[in-house]
Amino acid sequence: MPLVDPFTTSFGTETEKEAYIFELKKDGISAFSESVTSIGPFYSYEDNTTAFHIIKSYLAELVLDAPQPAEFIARSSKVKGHNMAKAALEMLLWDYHSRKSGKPLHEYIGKSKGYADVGISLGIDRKEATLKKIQAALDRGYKRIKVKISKGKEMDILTPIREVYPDIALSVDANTDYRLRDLEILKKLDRFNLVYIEQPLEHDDILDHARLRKEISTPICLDESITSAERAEQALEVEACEVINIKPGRVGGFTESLKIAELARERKAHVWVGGMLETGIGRSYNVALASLEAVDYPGDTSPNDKYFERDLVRNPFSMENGTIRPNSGTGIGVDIDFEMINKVKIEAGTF
Ligand code: OSB
Ligand code: MG
Repeated sequence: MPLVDPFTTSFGTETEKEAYIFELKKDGISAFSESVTSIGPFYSYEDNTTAFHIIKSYLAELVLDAPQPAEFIARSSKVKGHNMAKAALEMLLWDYHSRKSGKPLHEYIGKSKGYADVGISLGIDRKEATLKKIQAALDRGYKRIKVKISKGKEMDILTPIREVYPDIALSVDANTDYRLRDLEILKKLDRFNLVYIEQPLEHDDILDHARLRKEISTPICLDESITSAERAEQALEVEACEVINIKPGRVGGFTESLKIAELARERKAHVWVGGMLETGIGRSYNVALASLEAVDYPGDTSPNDKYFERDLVRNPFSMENGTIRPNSGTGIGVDIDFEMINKVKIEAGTF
């Protein structure tokens, strides 16, 4: 599916979404999920091809009897890593079992606020275009603006934004573009009064982030580095971050996401729910999770029309005063647009 707007980060530009969509049919219930992997392994080592290989060869057979998510996690633990592949099926089971219980997912998983606070994630673009997008986002009520930065471009990106908008809640996402040796540049970001800087250093690093945190006043948010609740605990323990971006795909699903949200609450850290340019199917999971009381910062859970002209669902999210209500139907509550799926489908198969 073509993206409404190309999305540029420090690791590249995405112009389209190619997603694996899963449907689990059993006992008259149909559940849906999505793998958050991309075409290439540039956000993490997983991509669509690796995820599909792992699912086809090792994981699909573990969900055919629709076990509880915890049982699936136990069964799949022999596969090392490949969290996004695992999450696609683990979340499918959360949808399945919440549908079976007759509850919407956001109520099934814990204490829901009934809405999610929403921020926007803007890719790297020309200065004029970025300022225009920020104004449009503020007009639509977004509660936080996040801009992507890359090494060497950070000042040119942030200076004009802060000139025009000295007080807005602003954050940056470096997607691993810096190293500790770039400390002098990172220190300069302190003057912009950012809510946080997301993932400045390597994708699998904790220790250097802890070192960096002592040198800068901008709070650090970890995204790529947090691949499990255990990792989150270690990061908080050594004070590598005070904010965590929870992406259920990156941590292997909802079970681990819920643990991280609870952990952050105990440790007085902050959490929010990130995004991976998901279709309406993956998005509905993110919005359900972001509605939890334990999630205290606005997430990257924009309404569907930021990404696609026509999505895979007939009930896209709409935003009011910077908040989105999770779907009220059972499970993820999506009304699948099968006509659209057929239109954009590359191939389909059955396990
Ligand atoms: O780092 O949060 C990220 C998109 C693709 C890969 C990584 C990231 C992102 C985003 C977009 O920031 C969030 C969204 O609007 O879905
Ligand atoms: Mg990020």
